[in-house]
Amino acid sequence: MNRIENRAGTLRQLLQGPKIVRLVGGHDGLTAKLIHQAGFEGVWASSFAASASHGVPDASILSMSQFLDVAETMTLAAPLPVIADGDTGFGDARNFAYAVRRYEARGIAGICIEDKQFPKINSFADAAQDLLPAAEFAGKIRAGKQAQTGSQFLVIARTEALIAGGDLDEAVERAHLYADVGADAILVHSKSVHPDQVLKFGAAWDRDVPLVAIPTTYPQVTEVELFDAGYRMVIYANHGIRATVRTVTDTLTALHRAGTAADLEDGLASMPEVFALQGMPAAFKATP
Ligand code: SPV
Ligand code: MG
Repeated sequence: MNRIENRAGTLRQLLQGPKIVRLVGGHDGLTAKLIHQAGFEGVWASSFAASASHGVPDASILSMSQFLDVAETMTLAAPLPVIADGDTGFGDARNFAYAVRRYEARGIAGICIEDKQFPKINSFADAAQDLLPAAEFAGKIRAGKQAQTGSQFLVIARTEALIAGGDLDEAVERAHLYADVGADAILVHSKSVHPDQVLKFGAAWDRDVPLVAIPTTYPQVTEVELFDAGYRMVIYANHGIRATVRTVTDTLTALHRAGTAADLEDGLASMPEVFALQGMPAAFKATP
């Protein structure tokens, strides 16, 4: 069994386990290592975080190859399954089938795509969130599943019905269709400030396909509440990049103001800490 099968297989097993599987959004090798070091079970290769780290909007700006490189970098950096955020699948069913082959071949555990139209914009942007007809999106999911060469790679279908202003019935109806064509999990995205929407979806869900939640706007929900409502994966999608922006901003502002780095040391990671994350000691030992 190769490395690809191992990572995706591990994730599949965890999804059958007694606790919710926890992923955190990362945008590079270092964040993947930090996510691993903190004890999480997987990495979400977030389109929002990857776009932000490139200094561009999360609006279908980066190419499939750029996102793939980021996801692969994270896969190589940390021994965790990486679920790639594939936005709208980089085109139609044929484009998505091609993406699945590329991602699977590069060791990524799975890919998640959302039922919006290309070019998409981040779900929390104050902009139109136009959905793709459900049958067309189901065709993409079917094509993706047919394209994978191993048995373990995961294709996750994300419905944006609630983000686009639809009701629970529409979200469930879309999810049924996606489960019927072979989606390995259903991600139900919501921008409600209360968890009720996703909890109600969980109560209405009657299929043996695991549910995934991204509690960004309803952070008060607990992992136990989500699990009890039928969710088997939770993705803390943007906490790494938001922490990065806040911490780097505060540090650089203080440095700019002080005109000396003397008072910053306590708030900074030490060089040995960064060396350890990079694997520097091992690299030194390997040098003859
Ligand atoms: C991402 O992390 O890129 C996501 C989640 O897709 S969200 O930003 O909440 O849309
Ligand atoms: Mg995204």
